[in-house]
Amino acid sequence: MEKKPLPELDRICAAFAVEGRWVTSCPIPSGHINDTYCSEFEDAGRRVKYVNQRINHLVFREPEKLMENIERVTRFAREQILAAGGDPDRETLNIVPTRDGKSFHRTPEGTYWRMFRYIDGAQTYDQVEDLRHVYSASKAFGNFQKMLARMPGERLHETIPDFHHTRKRYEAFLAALEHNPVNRAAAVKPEVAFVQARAKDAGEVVDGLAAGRIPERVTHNDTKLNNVMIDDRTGRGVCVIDLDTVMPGSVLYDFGDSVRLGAATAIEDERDLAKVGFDLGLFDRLAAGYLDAARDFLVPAETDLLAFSAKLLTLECGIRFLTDHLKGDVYFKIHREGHNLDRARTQFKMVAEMESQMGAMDAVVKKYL
Ligand code: GN1
Ligand code: MG
Repeated sequence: MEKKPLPELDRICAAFAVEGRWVTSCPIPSGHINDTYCSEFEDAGRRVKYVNQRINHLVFREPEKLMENIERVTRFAREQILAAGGDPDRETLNIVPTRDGKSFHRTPEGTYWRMFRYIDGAQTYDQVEDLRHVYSASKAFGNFQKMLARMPGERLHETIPDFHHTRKRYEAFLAALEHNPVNRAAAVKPEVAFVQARAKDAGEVVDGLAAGRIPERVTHNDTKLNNVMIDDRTGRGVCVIDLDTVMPGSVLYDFGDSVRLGAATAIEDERDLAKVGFDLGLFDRLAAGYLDAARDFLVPAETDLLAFSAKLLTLECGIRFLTDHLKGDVYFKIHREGHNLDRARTQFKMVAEMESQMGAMDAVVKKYL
């Protein structure tokens, strides 16, 4: 929780092939893993913005491979956008290379940095402000999957192996509970019981994938609503961002994870659980947007589980937060005591509400198929 000193962004920026003079940098305080900053340059009397990110290489163990994935995905996206007559400077992330032509810079201290062009005239929303944004963001994720399905070449690297392997997440939780390294297990008995009662859910998607019933595809794997930039003028989803976990997976990971935040009535770490819940109206917009993009390529083994995936991925994320709480907050950044436990509780409240509305959720999916 201790405040990190601001890195020397001017020195970091100097490694990248940017025109003009560095003026200033400031933190963008979002994300639980990487550190993100916005830098401004002055070039021929114009101010130009960039995004700097320090890649958390304790989480992403092989930053080289991660950046190889992002290079491939953004290069392919650029071609597709150009072919469709779109604007590749706004509709995909654009990597700024280093002065020696690499996609990232490793400092002498061993930290990893990358730089993207800043997308003007668009923003992300941590919480729903406009129902149309929900539809648009969900459609953007569907279109992103559709585009990636056409990407030629080798299988992408798994930047975090078994990232959405819910059963392994559950086993990691059991191990943390058993080892109880910071003595927090006794204080979270209701949450532990909640998770254990749902152990059998954990295998549903991963077993389908392993058996070949559910197709493996290229997926985003971190489909929070705020990972789509919404155009200020049109309200449309203009660009899918945060490509760190783009890798082989199931579409169910993406749709399910988008519901976790997209259909929530409160922010992820809300302490007042009375405010936290699952909103079927928001779910309706998510399903409509996603299926307007994806209905043509999905198979029944996928569509049958769309509603369930929302519950599964929300449960999985809650399990990950609770596990990290039990381990002493070693993975997700926290900003207050008990932060991961607060996050786990909101997820479990959402899961409980989804369970009681699963029939209605299935009906929504059917309506848009
Ligand atoms: C992390 O750092 P951020 O906010 O993009 C996590 C996601 C979780 C999310 C929970 C690599 O994403 O899987 O769903 O926190 N990313 C990683 O808010 O673990
Ligand atoms: Mg992320």
